[in-house]
Amino acid sequence: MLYPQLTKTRNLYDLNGVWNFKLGDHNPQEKLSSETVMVVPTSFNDVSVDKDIRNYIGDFWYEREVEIPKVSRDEELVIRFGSVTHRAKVYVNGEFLGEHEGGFTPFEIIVPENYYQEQTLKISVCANNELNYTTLPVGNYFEEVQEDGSVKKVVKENFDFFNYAGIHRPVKLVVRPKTHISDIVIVSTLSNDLQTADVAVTVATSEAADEVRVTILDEERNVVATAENGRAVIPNVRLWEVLDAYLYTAQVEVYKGGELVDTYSEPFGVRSVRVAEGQFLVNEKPVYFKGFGKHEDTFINGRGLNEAANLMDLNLLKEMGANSFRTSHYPYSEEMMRLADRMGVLVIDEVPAVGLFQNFSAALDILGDGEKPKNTWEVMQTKAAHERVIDELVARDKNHACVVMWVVANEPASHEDGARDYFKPLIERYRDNDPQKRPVTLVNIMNATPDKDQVLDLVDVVCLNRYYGWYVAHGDLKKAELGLQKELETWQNLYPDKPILITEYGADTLPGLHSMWDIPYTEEYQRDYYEMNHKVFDTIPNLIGEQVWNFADFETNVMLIRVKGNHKGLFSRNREPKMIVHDIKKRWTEIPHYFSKKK
Ligand code: GCB
Repeated sequence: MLYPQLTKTRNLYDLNGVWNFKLGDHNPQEKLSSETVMVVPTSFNDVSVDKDIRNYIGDFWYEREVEIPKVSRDEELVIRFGSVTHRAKVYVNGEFLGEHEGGFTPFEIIVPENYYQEQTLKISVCANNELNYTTLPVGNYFEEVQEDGSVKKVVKENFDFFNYAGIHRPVKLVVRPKTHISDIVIVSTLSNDLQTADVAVTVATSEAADEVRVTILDEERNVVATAENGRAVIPNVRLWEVLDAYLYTAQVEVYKGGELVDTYSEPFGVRSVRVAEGQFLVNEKPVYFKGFGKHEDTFINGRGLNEAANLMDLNLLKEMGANSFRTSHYPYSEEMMRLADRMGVLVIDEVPAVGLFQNFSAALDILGDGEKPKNTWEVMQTKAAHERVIDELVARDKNHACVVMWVVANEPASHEDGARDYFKPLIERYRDNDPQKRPVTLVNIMNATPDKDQVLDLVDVVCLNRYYGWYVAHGDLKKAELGLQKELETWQNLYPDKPILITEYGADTLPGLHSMWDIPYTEEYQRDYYEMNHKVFDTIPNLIGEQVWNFADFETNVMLIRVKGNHKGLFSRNREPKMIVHDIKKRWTEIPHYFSKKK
């Protein structure tokens, strides 16, 4: 789906700001009171300053009125949502117009023509944040009868981040031609000497047009190529390189009866990506991933778009000598993807497939209550949701140069019977959908050890989340080192042709807490923990990178093992560095972005 853009043929109006707001029921044929308001975009949870509202599960409503802009006879009016978490029904002047399931991808609602002559539009959005065993992410849903007899909906997250909800990303009103560009697909193929790019630009239109013209512009807006039959050749191409981005623009024009009816400019970078012989190649050079698992998580905004935080995070990432992040554990905003494109940051793009482990706390016996886990694949009914999130993510992000790999799931029970049947078609679906045929991976949980995992032979890169010295051998780094070394060597031997990427490793650390001994939660322990991990990583030839968990501390549900959130960040939640930042910056600055241990 195209990002909303102002062009000669399209108008864009911002619907962000203050909306009327209500938890619970509302009849959209009536007017929502303005007694309670909410800002868009943001999570409603933290700004409400009320514990019950913060933890509320169920329907909640947003409503506002806007004056209708001029829409001529050959144009249409569209309401475009960047994301509503986790689902939304949209009404205009009381009439139901459409809905969207899934909290992290954009959707559009076309306003019917009979409204265009009216003075105002009343837009009502019924959002809902319930999660269960059919949704992604996966939540444990139940209902509790209260003392007064009322029923309270509860979701216990099957994942380790706060279930923030709301209209999380911008809302726009778009006036566009009825005959418009509905999609652009860009695939570049490089010549062997990497000097020339053959760029295939496929354009879809909503209705038949007479002619589609595609012009390729460089960053100075000079014309560098014109497409013939959907193909343009860029000679002396400037490649999109890691932290040295270069973006061309495909300027698409659609004509009907000799008249320009729609135009749209899609930025794109030219680079190649492939996996071969245990290496991850960008522009045919092996890359070493240095970076982070992240979250969209800031004070006040929760999971709502915070563009200043996004830019600061990528500046901090660069400052640390890093070059990459994973969109753990859901698709990030389109604004973040565009920023990563522009800054040359590598992105591993993940769908919200987290929690696909029926009872992971029981399996790890974190709670120590000996509860027996059930077979995940017998109880989960997430197939339809999973197909949808893959389709929507690839449709949204396919043209981004920054996206170099897709993730099918984070830490599913890939060691339980049924996992292979569940994942095989989903991995194939990514490959079929992706016009650029990027590598696909699954992020493996530590329970799914090399002898038990049933899926990783199907993916391109072995991605591992490993917590030796934290969840395993807690506080005993000697024992942790032996365990980690042994396991990584086993993976290396099992898949000698596959690259291995550490997608998570980390230790909760409270800044300012110190000890002369190896005591978990202190800044010294975090330092020693990373030192031990890096020592082991450097001995594994196929290990192509390390992404620490996490970039910054982040909010979670209340749990025995969480002290007001997860504190594995290298930065605090407000982006202040912990002591470890200096060590890791030193290490990463010394490792080139293009680097391989294999010669
Ligand atoms: C993991 C999860 C991540 C958690 C992290 C932790 O393996 O992928 O979502 O936050 O561990 O800190 O426990």
